[in-house]
Amino acid sequence: MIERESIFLKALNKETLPIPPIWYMRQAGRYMPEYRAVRKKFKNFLDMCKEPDVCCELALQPINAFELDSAILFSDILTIPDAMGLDVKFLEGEGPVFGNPIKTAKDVLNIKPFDSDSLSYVYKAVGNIRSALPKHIPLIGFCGSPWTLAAYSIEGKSSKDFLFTRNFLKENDDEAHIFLNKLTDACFEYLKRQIEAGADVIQIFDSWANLLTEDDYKVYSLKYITTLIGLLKNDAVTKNIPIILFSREPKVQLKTIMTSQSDCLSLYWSMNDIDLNEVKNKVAIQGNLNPEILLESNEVIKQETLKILQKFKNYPGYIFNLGHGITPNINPDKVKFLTDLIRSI
Ligand code: 1CP
Repeated sequence: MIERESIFLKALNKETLPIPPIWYMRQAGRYMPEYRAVRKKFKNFLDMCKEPDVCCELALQPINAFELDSAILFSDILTIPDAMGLDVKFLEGEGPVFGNPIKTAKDVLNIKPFDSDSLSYVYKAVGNIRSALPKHIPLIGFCGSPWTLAAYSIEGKSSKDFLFTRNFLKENDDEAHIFLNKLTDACFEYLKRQIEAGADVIQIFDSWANLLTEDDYKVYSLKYITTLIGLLKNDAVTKNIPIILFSREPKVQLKTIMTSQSDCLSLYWSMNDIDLNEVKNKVAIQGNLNPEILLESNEVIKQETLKILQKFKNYPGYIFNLGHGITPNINPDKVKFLTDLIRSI
């Protein structure tokens, strides 16, 4: 059990802290040489995710390198579609490719029911990471939002615009909702198992929220996230676990996203125009430094970081993070510089 003096948990509880807790989205990954050394032993990335001891080692790499205030499970959001028989593969340097994507309405009706036992390798990784972490460092479990998982599953790969998926929604609206409901139930079962295995906090990644218009976002994404959070908040095992919601550049206002009842909103880097008074004391905030700033000089990193720290200075419950994940081209020295900088101010 995690010790309650974790500053990350305090911030999630909307406390104002002298120095914000720090962790980074995609903190374990290809930008770290330690990661690449392990990664090269596996052809398919998901095969690596199926090794709980390897996941444990990878989740701890950024904690050891930068002394961050939270760890995140090493896995991927696409474990659920893989478990539903969609056959997800990641080859070196490429995005995900689905061997068996959802192409037609019939495919939705024939999809294999989600069996949470089939992802036991993930819960084993959670247990291993929790045991290996110091007691004051929380562990974040995670899943993709139902919409984001549906977008990959229908498109069958990553895409800039997910055109096939958006046409699928237009032509097969009933089945799209059936699929989103199935994914919502799967996410709930999956997160519950992660929490039972030792996850202290949950993050939901709505990484493709930006594809949807304001109205469509409410219908295809927010509705299912709200249902998922409702299930978690009403279950005896999961109800006290803080939930962070990351939405990539959503077309709606923060107060609309807050209806999801998440405990913390993770702000994308371009969300600069927000009225913090609208959300203050209602929700913790995480983010929103542009990850590309880490490609700049230390001087620029410092200037931009000071702006963010100033913006959230007296905000009750601010967690330092980037506005999206660390990319493979970032130098780990810059991550170290940024982390030390925040703690020195
Ligand atoms: O420390 C960590 O965060 C590592 C654990 C982690 C997490 C939380 C990984 C490992 N993936 C994720 C979440 C994830 N996966 C998201 C949500 C976060 C975000 O928006 O960035 C998404 C969209 C994915 C899907 C995914 N998996 C992509 C993106 C494809 C696209 O559409 O552009 C990729 C490239 C992956 C593979 C992957 N997952 C994780 C790693 C380290 C990698 C790289 C694989 C490799 O080494 O080849």
